[in-house]
Amino acid sequence: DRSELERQFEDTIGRDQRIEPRDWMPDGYRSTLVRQIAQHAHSEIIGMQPEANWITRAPSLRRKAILLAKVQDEAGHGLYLYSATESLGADRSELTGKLISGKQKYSSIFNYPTLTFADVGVIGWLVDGAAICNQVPLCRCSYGPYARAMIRICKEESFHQRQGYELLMTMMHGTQGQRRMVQEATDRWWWPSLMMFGPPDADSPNTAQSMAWKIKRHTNDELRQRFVDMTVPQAEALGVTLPDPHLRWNAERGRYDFGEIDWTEFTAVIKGNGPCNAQRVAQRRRAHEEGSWVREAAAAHAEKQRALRQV
Ligand code: FAQ
Repeated sequence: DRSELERQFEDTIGRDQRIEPRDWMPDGYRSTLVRQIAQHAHSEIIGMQPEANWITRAPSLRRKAILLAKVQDEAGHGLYLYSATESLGADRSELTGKLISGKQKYSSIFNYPTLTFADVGVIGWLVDGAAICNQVPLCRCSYGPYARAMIRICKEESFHQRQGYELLMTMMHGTQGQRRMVQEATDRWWWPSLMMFGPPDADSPNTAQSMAWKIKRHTNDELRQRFVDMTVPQAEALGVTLPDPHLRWNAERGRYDFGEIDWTEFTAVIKGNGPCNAQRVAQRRRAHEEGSWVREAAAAHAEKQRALRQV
């Protein structure tokens, strides 16, 4: 009966074991996972756009090949994650429908423009850096398919982060103009990167339950602090200044203190009013519509194969 199923579920979570697709789970656990994983998948797919903006203008064949490969990796992550939602009974075309009609969220970070080639480096360094910080603990998520998908995704994200850092290091050893570009891109991306971790714990409606279910393993503020602590020494090694006058080492806490995040900006962006929201969703919708002939052809082919097998 139901109470026995609930007890088994709680036991599995309590013992740090994994919930698998065919196991019984509370409706709220299932819907929380579908919500988070779908948003994550949408982020990977929409996240292809800001960097794709520079593929045709990459400054060398080497940089172009690297960027192409990275953007393709993001597509792979998206597909992986949509598959994880399907293991929970979600329908992928329905999720895509919710994305292109603005009903489901994707990460705030991808609503900012990429103005110079230094943005490609800074996205790798800060955006992928923040993504890794948030996603490594998800490798221990209680839901098996999501946790396993995260292992491969994190390995690729680490590679992305390194390529961004290497690109910036190269630019910082270049001309005065290149150094200025890196600093200017860092100034624009720093605060939005901190917002990726979500609202402060006191205003995060989902954290408590997601932690109890071991979907999330740390709170938004814990991960944000970890990211700041990890990134400050990297900025020093690069020779860029992080745009926060309140950023300083706190010996007592053994961590960096940092300034107040502009949460009104964050709220505006997740409500659809960031600098590029309309453009990002419109581009995704156009790509979906232009791909309809592929879906139709695939369905017709599958139907033909099915009919052939029946004779
Ligand atoms: N943007 O109660 P919480 C990548 C929403 S990395 C937009 O704290 P939760 C790699 C939240 O959904 C980016 N919305 O929520 C890459 C909720 O709204 P809802 C993707 C945000 O879920 C790099 C509401 O605010 N990574 O793509 C954001 O417990 C480079 C209340 O918030 C992931 O998705 C935000 N930043 O914690 C690709 C990681 N923050 O649904 C290409 C997995 C919060 O109630 C290029 N996700 N919201 O309407 C998570 O870890 C969690 O979902 C959090 C949010 C931490 C993002």
